[in-house]
Amino acid sequence: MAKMDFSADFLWGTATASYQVEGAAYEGGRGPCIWDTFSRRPGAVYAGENGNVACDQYHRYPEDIALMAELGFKSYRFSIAWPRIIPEGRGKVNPEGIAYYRRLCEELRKNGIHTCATIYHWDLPQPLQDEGGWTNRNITGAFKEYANVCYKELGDLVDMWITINEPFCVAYLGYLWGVHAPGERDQKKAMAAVHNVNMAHGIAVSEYRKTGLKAPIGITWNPNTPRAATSREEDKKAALISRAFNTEIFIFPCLGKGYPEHITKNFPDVIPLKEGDLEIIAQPIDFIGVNFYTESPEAADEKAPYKYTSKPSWQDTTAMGWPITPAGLERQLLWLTEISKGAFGKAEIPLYITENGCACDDIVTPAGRIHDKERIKYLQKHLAVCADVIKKGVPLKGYYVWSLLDNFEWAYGYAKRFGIIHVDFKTLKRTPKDSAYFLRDTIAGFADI
Ligand code: IFM
Repeated sequence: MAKMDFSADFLWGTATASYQVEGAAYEGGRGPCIWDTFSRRPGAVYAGENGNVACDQYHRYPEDIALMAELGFKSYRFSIAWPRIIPEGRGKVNPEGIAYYRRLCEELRKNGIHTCATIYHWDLPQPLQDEGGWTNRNITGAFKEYANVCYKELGDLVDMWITINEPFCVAYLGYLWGVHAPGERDQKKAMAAVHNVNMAHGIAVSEYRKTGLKAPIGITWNPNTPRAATSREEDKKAALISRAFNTEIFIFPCLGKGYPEHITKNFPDVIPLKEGDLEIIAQPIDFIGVNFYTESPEAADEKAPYKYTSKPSWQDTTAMGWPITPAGLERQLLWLTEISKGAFGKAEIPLYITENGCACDDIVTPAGRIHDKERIKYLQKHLAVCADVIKKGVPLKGYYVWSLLDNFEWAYGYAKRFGIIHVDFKTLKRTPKDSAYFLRDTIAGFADI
């Protein structure tokens, strides 16, 4: 039986995001955000659900932290809600919002848990969206102001900073496909959002360096590094084009490589680039966060806007319908290691899996247990890849499971459960699933695969 070997300092964590777990949407001086608005749009979110109560972590964080500690987790990745800190997006700071995150971090530290804060995980203050949101270049000024407040007010309590979660989803799901807030479908706006998110990240990192704070700062991407559906040359090319639009467009400029050649050559006007922007974006980062769920096969398609399309998969799928592709994680981590080598003059940039996990149709037994064997299998397969790539030289330093709790899964509302802890959304009772015990044993060094 193979043993999963991870070093003693491997950072084991769980992850959540403010809108998905906090609730208390109308408490503590929080302003409105784009998900409050979007979830009121008929048909936008499954069953008209919203994050008004969610898991009520705003009030129940001590219980959640006690559970994390009991399971042996060493780090908690949470996000800071911009509308709690600066309710109007710019200007007046809300002391109650600051006080909440200070309490959260202090409780984590009291329990020996390292704090990993994401500055932006999609809850944009509505007043900023009213000015165009991520499509308006002025948002970078508002983000700079907000990030500085986070550094000043929470810098003594945060052990690791992530500027932005999944720029792909911010720009494309929000402004191209319209399935996430603010629900727009406009190619030109989406490309402006791509560039403004990249700019906001660079500005936030360069502001951070001025503070003198020493905790590492990075960004979390959800790279889509598809494989070619066949070995035909046109499909291999399609996979590369897909990677350029979905992944390299975010990663390359941040690593100082500029926008990918495929885009600058073939679609020269899509990015609203101004002189000096690439230098602003390319700030040295201390680590790369990777969110991985699945990988898709791509093929050429002359009729598609950028001439590629995803093909059907054969693998078992999760409750999201996403194929289970641990081999894709291996390909992706090796690729990321390769392309980030030497960036900013560093031999290597440490990688963290900042999200990995799956939605399952969990059943609570009459005895109140959740035997989520499918999730355990999913985690085992992906963790085996992690252990293996470390041996191959990938500088992987930690793994955060998505998610600590069942929570508000965006457009799917509460219908999809990603938690290792079950939440009864009527009573808000938390119950660790078998996968939580599997991770407990893995962290303690006893889980074999
Ligand atoms: O729930 C999301 C999370 O907010 C961002 N990454 C993907 C997760 C699962 O869809």
